[in-house]
Amino acid sequence: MPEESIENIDFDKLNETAISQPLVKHIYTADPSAHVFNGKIYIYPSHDIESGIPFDDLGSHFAMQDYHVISMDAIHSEAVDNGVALHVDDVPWAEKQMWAPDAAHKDGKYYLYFPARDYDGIFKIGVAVGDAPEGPFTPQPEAIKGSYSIDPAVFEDEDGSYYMYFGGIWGGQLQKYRKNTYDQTFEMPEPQETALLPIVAKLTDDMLEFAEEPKEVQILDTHGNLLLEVDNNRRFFEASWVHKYDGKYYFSYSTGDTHFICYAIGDNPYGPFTYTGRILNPVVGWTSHHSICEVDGKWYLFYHDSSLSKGVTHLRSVKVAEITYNPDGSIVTLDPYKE
Ligand code: FUB
Repeated sequence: MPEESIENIDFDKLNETAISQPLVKHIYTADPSAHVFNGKIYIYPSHDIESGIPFDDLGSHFAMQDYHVISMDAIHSEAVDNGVALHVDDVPWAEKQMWAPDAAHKDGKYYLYFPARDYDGIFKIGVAVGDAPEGPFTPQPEAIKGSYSIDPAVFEDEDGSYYMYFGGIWGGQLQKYRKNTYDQTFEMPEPQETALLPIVAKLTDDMLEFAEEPKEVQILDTHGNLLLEVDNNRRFFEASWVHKYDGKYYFSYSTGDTHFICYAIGDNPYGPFTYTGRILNPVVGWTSHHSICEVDGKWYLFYHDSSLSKGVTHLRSVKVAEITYNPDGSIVTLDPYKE
């Protein structure tokens, strides 16, 4: 339910039909990356604020400055805001726009991965380290070497390897790169060209760097062809996430300007992944961004919408809903609001 139709929405009615309610209401939160660490649920969201910056297609109005970690003892428990975990003023290389983060746990340390624009206006991805899942986190002095664009998502495989997926088009600047090289003159592909792809890189053992040259993640149709730019109901836009279910790797993402959360299935963390379907139909607000996490044997979609702010697209609220799988491994599509 993108922005255009907001004037016609009866928000009281919409909230009655919503499949879930905001986890916290005292601040706006978005882009939730959820994990179970030490038996508790930790959600790493963006912290949305009203900056007064005018709307544009580059998302300048998403002017977030810090991160708060939300924790829950169990899926129906109260969601607790653990306060500021990292502020942009404490990150030497970052100037603004602390967008969608993620976190990982290894050997008793917690790693917060986050995108921000540097002082040249270029998005890069940083990492900050803490001793507790809720932070505080101490940033590394420089962004991760070779990182670019937005929306880092870190997947821990069963063999103990960690992979970072990242990238987002338009305001996320992915269209300015080919083969990991930036060029201001690069633009979006033409409609009949193949769509831009998300990027993956394995992390080093210390979790602070890329262990390899980042590679494209192929998303194919059932004929084995890469999706085209014109196919914006299915092609990648932003918000990568990977989870493993029944031995298969599920790469999920947002289609951006068509507002779906979709997924594609593969046999290894690098892909290729074959487009399979939709996980979430459009929410109120332009953006859609999610994570998928197993809690006590059930699977949950953490997502956001703009219903609490009555449709203000950069003032979002994190929600959670259970997802289910069909016997063939496909995911049952969720409608965020019931008829
Ligand atoms: O929150 C800012 C941006 O909006 C995120 O990085 C995108 O995924 C979209 O949700």
